[in-house]
Amino acid sequence: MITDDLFENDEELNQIRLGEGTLLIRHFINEYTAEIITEIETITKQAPFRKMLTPNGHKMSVGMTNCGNVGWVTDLKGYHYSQQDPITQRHWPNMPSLFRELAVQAAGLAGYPNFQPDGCLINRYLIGSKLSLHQDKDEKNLNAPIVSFSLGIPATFQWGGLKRTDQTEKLVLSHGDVLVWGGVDRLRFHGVLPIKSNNHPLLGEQRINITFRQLS
Ligand code: MD3
Ligand code: FE
Repeated sequence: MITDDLFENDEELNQIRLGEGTLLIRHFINEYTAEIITEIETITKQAPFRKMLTPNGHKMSVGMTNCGNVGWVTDLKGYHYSQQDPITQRHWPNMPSLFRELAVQAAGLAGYPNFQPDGCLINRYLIGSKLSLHQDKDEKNLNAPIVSFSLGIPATFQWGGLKRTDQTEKLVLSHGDVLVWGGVDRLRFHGVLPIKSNNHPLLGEQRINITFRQLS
């Protein structure tokens, strides 16, 4: 059939270039779901999800933890990266090699062949949790992309411009989707709208987002 020729490569159908520096790869990690969930369970036994305080004193609705050499934290003093979990004063749990391998592979597909993630922020959204429009600019090396994995129930992601007031587009991120952001899109404002009631067969009423960052 002619359609077989046009859509020869199923992988290409799942790869959507959203901007010059941005690639969405739908379902990229689906087949690793069980292993990824097991790794998250191991990590959160050592470094549990917690709702951090913003510099303004607001408690975030998203539960956060980290793995890897450096982790993102926020408190009344501001946003920063730290090698220690502020709750346990211990090093963050190691980044699982499966996480690193999948993130590096996704970055390669998006055109970032030298990605070396050393930090991994894990966000847990329960029903109603949201992440207000923001830029990720606490990383020293803004040349490196950020890779994000979405798991569990879907979220509506907001994707803006380089100014807070620029118009935003909405995009639904579903279980297994991977987004890679870099280059000219690296400093775009973005956020997550309040999560709507839903249920995922393995994760229940939650969404987990994992972002891989290169700090060095
Ligand atoms: C666009 N997380 O952890 S991931 C964050 O779904 C964060 O939990 C969201 O924003 C979440 O900082 C979105 C996708 C993402 C990550 C980083 C970006 C999009 C980005 C950096 C620049 C532009
Ligand atoms: Fe962000």
